[in-house]
Amino acid sequence: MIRLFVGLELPAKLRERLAGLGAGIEGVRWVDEENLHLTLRFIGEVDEAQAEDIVEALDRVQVPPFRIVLDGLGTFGAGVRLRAVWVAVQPSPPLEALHRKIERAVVRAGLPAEGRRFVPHVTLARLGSVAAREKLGPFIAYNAGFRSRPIRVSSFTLFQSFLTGEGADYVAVERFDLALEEA
Ligand code: 3AM
Repeated sequence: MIRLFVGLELPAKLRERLAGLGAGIEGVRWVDEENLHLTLRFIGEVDEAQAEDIVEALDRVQVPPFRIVLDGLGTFGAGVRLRAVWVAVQPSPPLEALHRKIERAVVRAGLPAEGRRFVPHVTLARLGSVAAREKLGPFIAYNAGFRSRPIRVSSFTLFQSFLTGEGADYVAVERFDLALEEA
């Protein structure tokens, strides 16, 4: 079985900048620079045949390329239930459209529909220890004004996720180019 998800890769310079935000804060499980991404659809464990069906379905997803802007910070959970800190994405109808089409594609490939609302985000950190929670409050306040340059989205990626003792490693297994609009 292989553990898969669909997401957007981020430009190296942006990943470097994002990884730098948390430098020096310990006790928090920061996402490694090379693993920073935006999840479009978590798939989970599938076998080879299912993976092939998913690739075939994703291959048919088409939207014109577009741009997104990362803007501000958000969290999953709050207070004593804080689980993750992430960078938010400015509302983007094209990103929503891409997400919808990917959702339809994976359902067509035989996966159960995702019941949860799509909250586009780039996870920076997961809570490592309870003590770390106190450090994240000031971190979030300090970085609340984070904003990226516009990021061009011209492809999306099927990632394989390898769970390790320290978290997960993500490897791009297939890239899907978005079509350019005809003139
Ligand atoms: O994009 P982020 O890093 O927030 O937390 C996992 C990660 O999210 C999430 O999928 C992304 C790529 O691994 N994930 C892991 N297990 C999940 C599950 N069972 C899940 N999302 C939904 N359901």
